[in-house]
Amino acid sequence: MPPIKRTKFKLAHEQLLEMFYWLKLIRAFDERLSVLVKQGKVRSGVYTGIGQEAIIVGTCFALRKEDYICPLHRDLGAFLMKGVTARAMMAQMFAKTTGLSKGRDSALHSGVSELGIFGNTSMLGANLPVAAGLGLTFKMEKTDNVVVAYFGEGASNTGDFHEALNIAGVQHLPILFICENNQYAYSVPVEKSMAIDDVADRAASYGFDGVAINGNDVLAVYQATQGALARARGGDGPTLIECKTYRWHGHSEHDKAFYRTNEELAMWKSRDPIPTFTTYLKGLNVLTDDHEKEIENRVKSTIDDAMEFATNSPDPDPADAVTDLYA
Ligand SMILES: Cc1ncc(C[n+]2csc(CCOP(=O)(O)OP(=O)(O)O)c2C)c(N)n1
Repeated sequence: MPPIKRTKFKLAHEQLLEMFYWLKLIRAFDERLSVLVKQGKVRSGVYTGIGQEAIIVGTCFALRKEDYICPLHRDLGAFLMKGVTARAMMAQMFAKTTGLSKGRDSALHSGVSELGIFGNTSMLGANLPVAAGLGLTFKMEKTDNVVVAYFGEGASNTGDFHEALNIAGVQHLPILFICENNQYAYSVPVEKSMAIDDVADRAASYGFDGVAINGNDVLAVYQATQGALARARGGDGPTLIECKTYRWHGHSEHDKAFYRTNEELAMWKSRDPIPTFTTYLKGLNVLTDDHEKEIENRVKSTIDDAMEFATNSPDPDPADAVTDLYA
């Protein structure tokens, strides 16, 4: 067998192609949801992360099964990368019995403990103290598992964010705080909600490192994640990684985003993480045109299959609304 070729990031060519596949799948999944919600098939708000995929791929690609993630409303791709099937994810969006919560929630709050996914709450920033609790558990259990907690720059202005960073710093908890800074919290531009340029600077107040990186560069995200994971696993505590990015669609699919200019959107689209990575892979001769086509076909059939599965799955029985409850 020929030796496996590795890049400077110690990724084999097969792994780079896998990253490419995930970028394409997550983009296509969100794009399909954007159409399906307009057709009335999705029984949930849809908050796409189109344009932000490199953050999810670069972080989740570096994780182990035992690590936990605390994803946001925009992070459906993280569920897929942590092991939720495209079928279950689509059924979740269609509120079918085959979805993660069997049609019981608005699709965005499910967790899957066996896969290390903590379900999000609606209150922004509230997932961060929970992430700190998970990190404390890992520390007390003396495992080297890590928690990856995602949040928007808007959420970094909540009290929960600061409390979580404080306890994580004091206790040297194994947490990666991943800020998806997409420049807007709903309609509020970042400069109207923060008096500093970088969310990353906030980590210093709590005694650990924060770094601001290009969130549209999947390898930059992966590399920063690898470093932070190694520190967390080695007992050196948390890191805040601020990934600068942009969301192409509105806050949700019902938001036309009139608060921003077409020029601004066009500028960020020119920094699309997928073509950038495609060019890189083609330059390395890791990806050929045929390969690209094959991956695109695979992505399309995965999503078509998921859609068919979700469409044909049964609706929940109203009587089931009161089962599986905690008293
Ligand atoms: C504590 C709290 N305040 C306000 C809201 C309403 N809300 C939902 S999403 C959102 C914008 C969030 O912006 P950001 O944290 O930057 O994440 P993004 O949606 O941009 O990914 C707001 C204000 C909420 N859910 N929770």
